[in-house]
Amino acid sequence: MKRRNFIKNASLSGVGLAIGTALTNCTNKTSEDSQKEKSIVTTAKKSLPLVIATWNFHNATSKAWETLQSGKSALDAIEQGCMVEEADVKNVTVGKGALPDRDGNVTLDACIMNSKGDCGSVVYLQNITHAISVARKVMEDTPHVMLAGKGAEQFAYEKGFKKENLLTESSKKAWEEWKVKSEYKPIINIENHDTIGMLTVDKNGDICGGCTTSGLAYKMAGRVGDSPIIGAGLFVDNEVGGAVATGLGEEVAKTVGSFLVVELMRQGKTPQEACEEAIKRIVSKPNSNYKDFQVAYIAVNKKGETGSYSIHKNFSMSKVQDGKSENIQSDYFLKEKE
Ligand code: SD4
Repeated sequence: MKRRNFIKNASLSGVGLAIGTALTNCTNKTSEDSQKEKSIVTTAKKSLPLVIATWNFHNATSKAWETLQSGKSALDAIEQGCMVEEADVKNVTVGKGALPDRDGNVTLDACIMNSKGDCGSVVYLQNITHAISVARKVMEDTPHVMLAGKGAEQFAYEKGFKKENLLTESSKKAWEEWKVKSEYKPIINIENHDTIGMLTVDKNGDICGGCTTSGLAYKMAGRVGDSPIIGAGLFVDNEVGGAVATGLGEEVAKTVGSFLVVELMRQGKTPQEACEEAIKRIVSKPNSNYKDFQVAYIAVNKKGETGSYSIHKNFSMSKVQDGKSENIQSDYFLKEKE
């Protein structure tokens, strides 16, 4: 296991603490390491606040953590954290630099929820990098939950967002190469899956969440995934917990996955058990071809207990708690079949 230590000077929240916060990033874990880590995670004191996100998005969770520590709200932390990936042109599944649909258009989906149960969402948004921020504006400044396409884009300009070309040269090149064969097959873990879904629990136990993506590379024009659909890609119920999905959105949408995870936690399941049950719901459908696609969930409850589970291996959850940043390899359904 490789460990890199990051020392960050963070001024700590309204409580007036000012300390250097050590952020530790763990990568390249073996499954034995992960198992050990898992049991540590399960038994450790669940101190708040905390931040979790899909995949190994250390920069994003660190940004969210710093935002919380600076005294800003959990919603600010979600927005700032997600914005890191939206601005990163190397992440080809989120924001600027994302891979386009089959016609060469980059179209973004995003949503956000606060602890009061309010939500905002944008679907099929073009030419704006920070879809998560537009989703927040939809939540805060309109009587609606969801804006789509041209209407969402127009609304963003009215709110001061700048028009940008989201298709970078390298994404354009990848699309042109793809067009030669135009074969569409979701690829497990690679290329098609790097959506960021993030959940925070603040020091009062209040939960917020966000999710932002360009969806599946080379998707059909007009395709919208699970990520901006409240209940599918993201769901937060401040009485219970929150969940976010990544992977093949059609499968998540068909089972209203994130809502399902939260409802399972309401019935008494831990976040880990709830994620596992929601994945089992997908793989146990008649004729499910789950060996050909990935779906993963992360979840948190009000106590700050977390869980993550996927169909295939190599999914991981980023987490910052007690100033410690880590990447936790997720358990997965197909492990039982190995
Ligand atoms: C979608 N769930 O549009 C998204 C894709 C994803 O990492 O999660 N990619 O189906």
